[in-house]
Amino acid sequence: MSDLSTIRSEALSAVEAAADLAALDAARVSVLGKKGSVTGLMKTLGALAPEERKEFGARVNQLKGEIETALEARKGMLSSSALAARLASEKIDVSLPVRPEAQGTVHPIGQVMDELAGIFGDMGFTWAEGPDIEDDWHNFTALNIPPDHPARQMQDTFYLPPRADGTPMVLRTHTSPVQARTMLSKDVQKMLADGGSLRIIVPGRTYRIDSDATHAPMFHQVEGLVIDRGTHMGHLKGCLVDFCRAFFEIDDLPLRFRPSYFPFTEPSAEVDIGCSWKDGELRIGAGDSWLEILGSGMVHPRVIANCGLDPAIYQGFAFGMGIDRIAMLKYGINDLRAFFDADLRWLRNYGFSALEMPR
Ligand code: 2U9
Repeated sequence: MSDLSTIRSEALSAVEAAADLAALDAARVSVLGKKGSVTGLMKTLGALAPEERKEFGARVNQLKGEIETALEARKGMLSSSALAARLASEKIDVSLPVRPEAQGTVHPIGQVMDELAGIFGDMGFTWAEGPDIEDDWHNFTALNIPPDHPARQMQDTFYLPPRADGTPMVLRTHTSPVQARTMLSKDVQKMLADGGSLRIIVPGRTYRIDSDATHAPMFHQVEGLVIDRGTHMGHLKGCLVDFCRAFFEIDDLPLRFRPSYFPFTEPSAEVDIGCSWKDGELRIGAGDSWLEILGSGMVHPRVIANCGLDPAIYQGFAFGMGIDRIAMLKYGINDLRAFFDADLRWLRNYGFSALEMPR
């Protein structure tokens, strides 16, 4: 009897005295563990007479329950004070700025693509995309590039194994097949028949067998296409003058349209912007030199017909330029190869803040 009340008061005092969760567990083991005091009492039950065992067993069980309740209560208290202590010592200041070394930068090509989307978006153009791996028809034939054209020859084009049905495949040499696919789509044909007009820009990767300081086998182009009724060279000129002045952020940037030739446009024009050279440094703007910036022209009637439209009803203009090239010119980057080296030091220098709004 006295054993029971001594064990009870010692066990409850050990629970109360436990200062942390580890001490509490030690108290639990000393009472309820294999060699614990209450476990010891349980072991004595077998030697008692049945009547006595029933009565004493009930009291030991009650004591065990009481101690378990006390253990649970103390555990709850110690856990919440441990949490409160952690919360007090491990404060996080969410208003602190992020560590500068964790900040990435936007690659100049991504930055220029965003700027293109902004400028042409203001003029009502939407952004279109298509596959990098193209069939010969969409990359060449639809665009009035005949089989014997130099652009088709092995030294310019990456040829891929043909499809199972024999269709010759290439890595697209320009983004023009995306315009062809867009014009051929049922939705666009219906939109045009309903009196609408098509205005798209197509930025993306293009591939040619070429590699030096100003050419890479993979480069980025943006092409634009407008298809409408009554489209003429005046529309082409106005659009490209506005674009160049907005992109280079020079309101009176001089432009020169020079006659040229592309198989997919007739007439065709290359566009130069005014510039000057001082101490070997290029300055874009009024000056005594010209710098070629893009190619353009009225979409060839044969291309319009190849893309499922009647050239007697629809005319259009198109243009194309190298994104890498205009990024190099605008941001004074000299070597094209550095664009694709993924050198973090280069990116930190030439990259843009992700939070910088394009234009
Ligand atoms: C369709 C009809 C016409 C796209 C055009 C150019 C002129 C052009 C080059 C400039 C430098 C590409 O990066 S570059 O090598 N492009 O000069 N591209 S007109 O004409 C099209 C395209 C698609 C259906």
